[in-house]
Amino acid sequence: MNTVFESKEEFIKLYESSVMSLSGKPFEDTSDIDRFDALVKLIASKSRAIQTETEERVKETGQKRVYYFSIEFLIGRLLDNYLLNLGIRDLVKDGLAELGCDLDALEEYEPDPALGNGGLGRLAACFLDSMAHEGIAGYGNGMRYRYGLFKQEIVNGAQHETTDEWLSHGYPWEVRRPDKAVRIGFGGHVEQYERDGRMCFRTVDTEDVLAVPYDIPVVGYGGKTVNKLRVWSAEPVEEVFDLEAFNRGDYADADRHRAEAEAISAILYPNDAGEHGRLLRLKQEYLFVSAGISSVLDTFRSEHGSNWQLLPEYVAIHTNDTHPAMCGPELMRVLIDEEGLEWDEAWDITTRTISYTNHTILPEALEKWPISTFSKLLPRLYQVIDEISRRYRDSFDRSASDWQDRLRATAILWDGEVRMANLSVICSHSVNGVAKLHTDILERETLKDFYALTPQKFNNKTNGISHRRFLAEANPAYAKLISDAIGTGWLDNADELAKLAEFENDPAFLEQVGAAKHANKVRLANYVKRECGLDIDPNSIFDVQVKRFHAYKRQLLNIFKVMDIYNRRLTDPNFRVAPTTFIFSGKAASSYAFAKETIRLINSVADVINNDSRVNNVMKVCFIPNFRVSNAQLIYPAAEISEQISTAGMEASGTSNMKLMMNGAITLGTMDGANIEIVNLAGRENEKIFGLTAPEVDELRASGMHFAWDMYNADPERLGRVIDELTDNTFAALSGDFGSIHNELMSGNDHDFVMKDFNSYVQAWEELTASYSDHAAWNKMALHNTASSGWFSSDRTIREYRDEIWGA
Ligand code: GL4
Repeated sequence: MNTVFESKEEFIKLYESSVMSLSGKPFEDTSDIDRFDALVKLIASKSRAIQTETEERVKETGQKRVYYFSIEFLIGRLLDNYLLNLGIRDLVKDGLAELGCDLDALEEYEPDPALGNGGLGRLAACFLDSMAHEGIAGYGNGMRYRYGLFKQEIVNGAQHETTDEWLSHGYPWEVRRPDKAVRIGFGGHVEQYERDGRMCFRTVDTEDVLAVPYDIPVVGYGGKTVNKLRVWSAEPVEEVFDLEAFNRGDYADADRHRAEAEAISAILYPNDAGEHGRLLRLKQEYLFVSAGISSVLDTFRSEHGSNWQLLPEYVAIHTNDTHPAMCGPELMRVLIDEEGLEWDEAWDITTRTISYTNHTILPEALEKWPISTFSKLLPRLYQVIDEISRRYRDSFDRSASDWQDRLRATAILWDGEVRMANLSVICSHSVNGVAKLHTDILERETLKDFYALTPQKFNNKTNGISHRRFLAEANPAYAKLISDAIGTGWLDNADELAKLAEFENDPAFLEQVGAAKHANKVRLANYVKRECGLDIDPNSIFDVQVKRFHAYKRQLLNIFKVMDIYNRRLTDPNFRVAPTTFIFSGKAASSYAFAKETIRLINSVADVINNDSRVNNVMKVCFIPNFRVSNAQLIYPAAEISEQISTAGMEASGTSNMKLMMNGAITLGTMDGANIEIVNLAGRENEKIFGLTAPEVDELRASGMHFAWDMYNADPERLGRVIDELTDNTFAALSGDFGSIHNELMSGNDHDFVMKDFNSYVQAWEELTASYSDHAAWNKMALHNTASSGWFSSDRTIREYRDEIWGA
């Protein structure tokens, strides 16, 4: 498949000249950064050549284009991934070696762009990879934040945030496209005017900024399709350096205009599934929506002229959660105000073009904006929304006795607020959840009145992950074993992983599965030693919970388990514990106090246990700082237990559950999110399921029962003791006690059912880890999980979107 370089020699020649022309130095005098930079620029330019071919093909065949609008794209490092996808990894590695360069070492210079918070942003990046693999003309449309998600440091056990200056050495993959910049207007007021005998609207006296796009190539596996991710940066419309202010010595004022414009794309809001409610966030949302729609329509116009009726045939616009919810009204605005269409025609085109994915049922993440703020910032867009809302109300079916309740639940404008989730549903022809249970809950609860009105809009698309990044690239030891056994076809078609089932009873193969896992554990132990100075034992079980910190994800339950095991081991030295390393990693939103306290508790427990020679031969607690795509790729392959312990009904899908399963970890989890699909695919006997189910959680919540103190009193030896230890100085040495967690738990009546699930969870853990000593049986379970995981490739998910939503 390789047509990128004729031969290794050709690569070396091109690479050497790339290094020299970029650095202006003879090859021997260049630094590793020069060499890294030149390598990326060479691969990027080769990728863009394929991109041009892809573009010609799309034009020729009239292929439908899919635009994935997302305020986050957590793309990770690209070099290794693209070398794999282009089929030139070995050639490039060998070529570099001849020049005395080590590919792995050069790859470490690549920034890991943190343009997303967690699962939602990473999903968007996996989707780009799969769209390109499936030959879909699929483009990302997002934001180019100058500072990505904060860097996390741990100081005295607590999270400290510092800025992520990922652009400080430049970003060699991107190309700035000032020729494609779009002017975006904020504020001002709407006026009517006449055009061709027709009353039209326009906004005047706006404050404008320039949205400037940067394009990043997206290389599909197989090297046939290269798409692009377009991210927008905010800049002042023109240079408006105020010389007078400068001459007065007022330096900040002199550049105020530039600073104000650039603020819009300065930083990613660090909340995952939480509140954002700031004016600047609304500006970000409008900037990438308005600029994106404008560039979508430009492309369409250049190919089909102003035949807007054809738009839904040639274009699909997908909105990733509610952040791009303004796509609907913005498309309406342009079609009506600028293209002169009538409302009904524009509405038909808009709703047939747009689709929407909901990613969470957490009420604090269903965005709402005060009408006063909204209408001031975007007066014309607000008028359009008001009209969508009026027409929705007027045409509402009033025959049902409870029609008023239903209208209230589904209205766009209510209580002085614009409700973005309702806007998204109303403007879309398709609404989907991200795992079976999540979609069921949307239909039954969160969006039930919409479901009753338009059941045909609703569908499920269980999430997926890039198996190439998270298995092939992240886990070379295992990937080699797999390819030696079943060939490399699984890279193209993840269903072929099922062929591994043949080896489940092959003792020699199972031993190799164990050996690959061990190698990955050693690799992670080395990383942990380097990063945290902590020794962890690769012969212990690696029990892993890595994800954002959130109360519903229940990292608290996990650390309660660790505290309980520690306590019991101290009280009864005969209590048997399978030697285990409890690994945690993840960030908490900077303003989320409970989540940050949970991080501090984990580090405080780690400090005590890791330094207690009575137990530290059988248990260690390890918090890996600054979780991000690049170190995630070291962690997943080393995991043996995958902790997926959210309160049932709360985790829409989860995707680390899939990445860990694929890498052969056993899921210790609740029946929540995509854990349910995991159990269905691999069999309940190959995972460890515990705890309340979603209906049981609902029932308990509805009962209003207060049980926290009763549970505390009923179990003074174990659960009661753990709760006491939050405030009795047992873990206070590092930086104090945990009164706020205690308070939240007991006064909040165990809102997330940490206490309720404590017993069944610890018991499940004990049973699971007791089975670890039978290595062959364990490795068989691990292999079975990998063999059952092919369905979780995002290639499958994207094919479902393509066939059932986009019609591309
Ligand atoms: C999330 C969900 O919390 C997570 O379960 C899901 O896997 C992910 C992708 O669909 O979306 N929703 C938000 S908000 N952040 C997420 O990570």
